[in-house]
Amino acid sequence: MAPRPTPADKFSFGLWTVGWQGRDPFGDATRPALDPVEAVHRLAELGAYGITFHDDDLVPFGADAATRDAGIARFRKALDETGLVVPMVTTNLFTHPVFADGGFTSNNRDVRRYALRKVLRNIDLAAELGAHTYVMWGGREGAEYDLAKDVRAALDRYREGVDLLCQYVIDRGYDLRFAIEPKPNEPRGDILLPTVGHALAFISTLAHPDLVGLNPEVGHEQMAGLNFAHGIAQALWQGKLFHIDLNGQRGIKYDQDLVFGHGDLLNSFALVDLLEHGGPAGGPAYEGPRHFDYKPSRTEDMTGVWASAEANMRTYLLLKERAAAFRADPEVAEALAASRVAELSTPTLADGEGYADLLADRAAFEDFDPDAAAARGYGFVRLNQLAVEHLLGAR
Ligand code: GLT
Ligand code: MN
Ligand code: MN
Repeated sequence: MAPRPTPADKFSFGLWTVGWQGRDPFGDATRPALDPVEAVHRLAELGAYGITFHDDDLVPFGADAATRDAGIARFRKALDETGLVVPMVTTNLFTHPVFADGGFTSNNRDVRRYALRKVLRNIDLAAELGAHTYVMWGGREGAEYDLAKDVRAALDRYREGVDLLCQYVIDRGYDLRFAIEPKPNEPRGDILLPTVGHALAFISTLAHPDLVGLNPEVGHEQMAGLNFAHGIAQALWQGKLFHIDLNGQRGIKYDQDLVFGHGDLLNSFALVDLLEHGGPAGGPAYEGPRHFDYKPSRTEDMTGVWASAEANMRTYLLLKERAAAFRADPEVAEALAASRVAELSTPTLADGEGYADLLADRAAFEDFDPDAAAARGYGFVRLNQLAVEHLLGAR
């Protein structure tokens, strides 16, 4: 029996997730359109606490002011009725053909100016609805042809855009931070800021680096063959885990957006353990929304859509429960000690020690026996097997 999700679990969903109609490059929609108001009610019933959206998920692209106001008003009413919050908002700079070569980094300067205006308008709405995170997924910021994109100029323009948006938020006094979402490819052949590492390096060049962090997505790092839990650990280490997109991906292929845990389950276990128990006192290392960015497979009807939404939350809670059992198991504690996991937290140099002291320490080199140190195994496989057994409910 999985525990039932409650708003205290901070589960949130994008409108575009449960609202995905199953249209892909090879086939038409397999499901009807979903009214955002219905999405709010259904997600609240399932125990979610938040809902997120792109400007165009809520109000169709190009709608007139009256239609826009009416769409926002009925969405707000649904939020008030259910208590659901809007922790994050983002902009669609990828669907309309005008963004074929990107938004902030299009070769066409007019498109770049238009993209910034589209974001500025939506930032006002985000602030109005009480969002604290503004995600920037630059899916169209990239290229297929190396000679068609001056990558250094594109990064200049990317930075120019993000700097402008930060200044806007500062001047307006909004309590809003930006989170860049990396992805290696798809829809572009190669996307700029393709991984957590690239995005972190980019952020360090900004005018207001403190206002900009990351929204890493499980599948996006895994599409690049990277270890998601490691990427999240570095984002946390750098104080940059502003938001997270949870889902599932099976290896290096197209972006699958499966239900959380339906990809690399063992890495998902390590991730939940990190988020929930990786804090300084063994508590949560991340306090923000647990945001699911998945696509209900196009084989599913609407019943399957809601079952898959629930599946994300159930899997998360089950992994959280399994991680707690893992942490409480005395044999795990013993295996962790045998593997010297905690020893890595001891600084390599003693307090106040410098290279002169290290050079003078015969035990560190002259009298050190590398063969004896090498002879003792680390016991990592035993530790991992304990994790697998907890995951399988065998302990
Ligand atoms: C798009 C993308 C997601 C992003 C969303 C935010 S839109 O569906 O595949 O990974 O998080 O723009
Ligand atoms: Mn994705
Ligand atoms: Mn995402």
